[in-house]
Amino acid sequence: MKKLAALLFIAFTSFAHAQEEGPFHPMDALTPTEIENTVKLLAAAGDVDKDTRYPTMALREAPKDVIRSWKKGQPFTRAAFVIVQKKGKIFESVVDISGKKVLSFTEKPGAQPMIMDYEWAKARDNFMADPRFKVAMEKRGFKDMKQIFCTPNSAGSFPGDGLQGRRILKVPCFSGDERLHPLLARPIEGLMGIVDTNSGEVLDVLDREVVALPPAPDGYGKTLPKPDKPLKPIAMIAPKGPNIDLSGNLEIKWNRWQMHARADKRAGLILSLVRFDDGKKLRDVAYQMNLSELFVPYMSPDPTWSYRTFMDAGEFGLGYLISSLKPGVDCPPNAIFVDLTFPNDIGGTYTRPAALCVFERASGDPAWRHYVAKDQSVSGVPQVELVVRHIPTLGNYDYVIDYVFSPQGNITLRTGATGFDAIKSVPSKDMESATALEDTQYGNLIAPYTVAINHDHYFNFRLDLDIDGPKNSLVRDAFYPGPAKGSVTRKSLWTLKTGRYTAEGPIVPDHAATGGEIWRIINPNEKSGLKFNPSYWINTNHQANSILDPNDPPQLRAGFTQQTLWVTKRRDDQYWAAGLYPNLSTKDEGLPAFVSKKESIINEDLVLWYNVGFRHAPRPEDFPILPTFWHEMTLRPAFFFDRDPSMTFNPGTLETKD
Ligand SMILES: [Cu+2]
Repeated sequence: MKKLAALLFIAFTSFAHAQEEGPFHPMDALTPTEIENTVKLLAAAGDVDKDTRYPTMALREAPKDVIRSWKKGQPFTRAAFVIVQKKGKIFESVVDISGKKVLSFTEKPGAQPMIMDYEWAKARDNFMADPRFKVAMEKRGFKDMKQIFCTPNSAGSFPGDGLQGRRILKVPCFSGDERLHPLLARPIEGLMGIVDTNSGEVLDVLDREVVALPPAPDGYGKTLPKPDKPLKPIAMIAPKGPNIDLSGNLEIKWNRWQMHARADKRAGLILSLVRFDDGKKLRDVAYQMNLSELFVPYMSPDPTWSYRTFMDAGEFGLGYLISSLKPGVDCPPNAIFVDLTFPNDIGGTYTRPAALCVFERASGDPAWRHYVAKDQSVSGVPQVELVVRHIPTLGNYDYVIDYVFSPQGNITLRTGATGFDAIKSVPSKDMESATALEDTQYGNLIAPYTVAINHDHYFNFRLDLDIDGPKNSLVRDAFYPGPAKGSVTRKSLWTLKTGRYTAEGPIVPDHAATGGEIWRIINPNEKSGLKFNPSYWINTNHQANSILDPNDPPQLRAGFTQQTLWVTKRRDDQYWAAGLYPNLSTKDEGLPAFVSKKESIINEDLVLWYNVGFRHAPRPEDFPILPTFWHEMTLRPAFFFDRDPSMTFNPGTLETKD
């Protein structure tokens, strides 16, 4: 029996990437100094004052062709895209940081930018100071108001409710002490404040039914049950250090892959210039990949619930609410942790420590293997892959967002939902309670007196894929059953038919292709060694389309959820699937508008937009904390290489001795 001697000497230290300010690369996030200079330039032009707020302050990317041809060491220019809130008006501005001038400053009447810190606090404080709040709490038996926790939500948009055009947050409250149980585990039902954050006015207080609070749940915080007898440690380790090369702010190289990563207040993380070295040349796979929107609509008709139709990226920001990662829990001990810096609302920055982790994962699976019975030999290599991870926490949910790169040339986009379900206090103790049927019409009882409302999650990934260069087409391989022509023994066989899409739009499934469809993005201008046009499969694992009425108000705002895959020609100003301003929007100004001209997509620079999604009908097993619920899609090379690039993959092995 061999022993892994190396294990004896391993100390569980985590690695941190020390950053200097930069910028080192034209795709780097705006640095604190650049943000400061942007505000100074706007102030010098008389466009902003000390009371101005900045719901968006982000890198304005240089043109794609400029960035693609940029080489390390060459100079580059920098610019900022800024959304400004000044005296109740909204402006968009482009600031040339390198040239030290404001290029544009344009009012956008009616635009509703992302929710800002001060608005959130104002909505909470004004509601809690309202006399109607006190009355409602006393009615529910609360004497100590410090025990109450109110947390404003984005409001959605519902034509005819009299709130159109106002800047609204809706405020539910909870009874809670976070040291005892999840902060949002004991909702105070039947109560909601509606606050206009521009005027500060509490426009309305819905004070409806009084429902007893569920008991503090067991199994969290101080009430954590005694753990089982511990297992002997199981861990992922890199005893000789990582194989990952991190440089600048932030370039990542691992095995044959390389890419650039930057923090973004709205998207969380943006990966750019994703390339694979095939041993002969560095090959383009993706110019850019990021989450563009995250839509979570709940399915309750209750007036204090029905508005809950959240656009987490465009309303709050996945970077804005990114969390610090805990070594050994969120990422393995061999991970490299990177602090991320984001712009705040007041023209400065904040840094979230260890908000990104990058690590190699030995999956425990064979990358490939074969057993030869004749001599009983096994040949093969173990699979190791690179994971780039961050975890935004949007109120109750934590979303683990992974980009996984394999030596086979695959890129898997994974979303792991954890945290806890949004719950509603109900009178039912269990499913034999008299009220159970009514209480569970729109959700499931997941604990006594606790219903988790049904809902969807749609993660829209913007995939600016460049397969061996920007000019690509989109094709479909469809499987059709047919007669076995020429065979005397078979009755039927399936065959593959390949067709090309011609125009922008949502990709609508073809139900005639009874064997299914595979989409591929293909470069018609290049040839592999076998004389194929190189392509990548879009492997559809977890897809979900909305099944709501397209004219339901939340659905009008989230038209991008009508189909899993969309394709557009790349345009510089099209980044967000639900549009630039999804907060309080009445219709989706993103994908449905982007494709409206149905322009040609044959041999063009294309962007694919893919919804990883799922319908969530919660279970008691989701309580008290939802065990990480993974969904994913994979981009897989097809006819891109002439053979498996992982045939030469050579992961190191731990030294062993007898
Ligand atoms: Cu869910």
